Amino acid sequence: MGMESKFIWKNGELVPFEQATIHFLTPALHYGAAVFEGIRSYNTPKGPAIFRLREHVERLFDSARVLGFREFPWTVDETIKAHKDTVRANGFTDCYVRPLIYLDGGGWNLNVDYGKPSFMIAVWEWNNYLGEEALAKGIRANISSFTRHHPNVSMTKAKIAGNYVNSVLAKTESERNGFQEAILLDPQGYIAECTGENLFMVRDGKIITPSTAPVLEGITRQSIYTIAKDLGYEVIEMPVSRDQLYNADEVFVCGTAAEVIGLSEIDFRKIGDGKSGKITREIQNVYHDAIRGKIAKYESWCDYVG
Ligand code: PPE
Repeated sequence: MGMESKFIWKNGELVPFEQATIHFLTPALHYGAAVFEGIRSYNTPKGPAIFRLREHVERLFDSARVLGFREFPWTVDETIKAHKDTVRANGFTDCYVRPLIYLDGGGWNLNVDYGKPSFMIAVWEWNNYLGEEALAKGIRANISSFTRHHPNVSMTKAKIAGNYVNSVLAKTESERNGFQEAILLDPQGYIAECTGENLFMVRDGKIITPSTAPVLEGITRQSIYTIAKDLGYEVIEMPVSRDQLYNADEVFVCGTAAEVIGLSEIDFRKIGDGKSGKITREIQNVYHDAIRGKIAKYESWCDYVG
């Protein structure tokens, strides 16, 4: 299973996979001046559907605005169609969808106004983002030695490519130390998020999550919020400290790529009974059914590829 596909959408047309290349002197490559999304398509009883596609495309456009792009030649609706066209052309049902708007040539300066935005969308079959055993056993995480961005250093509401150097540093360190994921603290020392997931904890039957002030407003986080409330749980947004995680009954992380994964251990401290917790599994199961269009009340989250 690689990242290959037949076609990549490039500036308005589907081109063969091999032709989706960029030149060495593309400003985005040098400065990380690009914005992206992570989206998934799932097979449902009515055929492939992209999960919460409009929300992802809107966040992509918001990210582009945050980075400073002012001229953008595609509308939200055209971009939604482009994503569906790319999934359909490649014949995938379950796949990951990666759009990227990047600062392309046209000038050479640390100013987005001197270049022009280019846009590509790729799809590939990507399962088990956090490893094959993650779902059943949960994963081991550490508190990173790296701090999440200060919101006025590198704005965290936007999925700006350059922001992810912070995630790359944290994840590399974490895996080299034998963990599977890193938890980053915000500049005040409270729990922010993981390298590619938001985080929740469970304490005394209540579900708690840090506010989105210093982190990405995760679409999976939003879905979990709704699912948890519908299941009758109280969901509380509040600052969470490192030691509160150690003493939680359950901790889980969530994101488009990772979906919902329990943490079995943090910094060598077992969480709960050291497995994926009961409420985590309950939410995980509902989420898995929702993304596959099996729950009527969440069907509006599935955007059928057609
Ligand atoms: N925080 C970060 C930093 C993040 O990158 C993601 C998504 C989330 C939270 C969860 O957001 P959402 O997908 O809307 O629920 N991370 C994407 C990229 C991962 C990667 O390795 O690249 C993803 O999950 O697709």
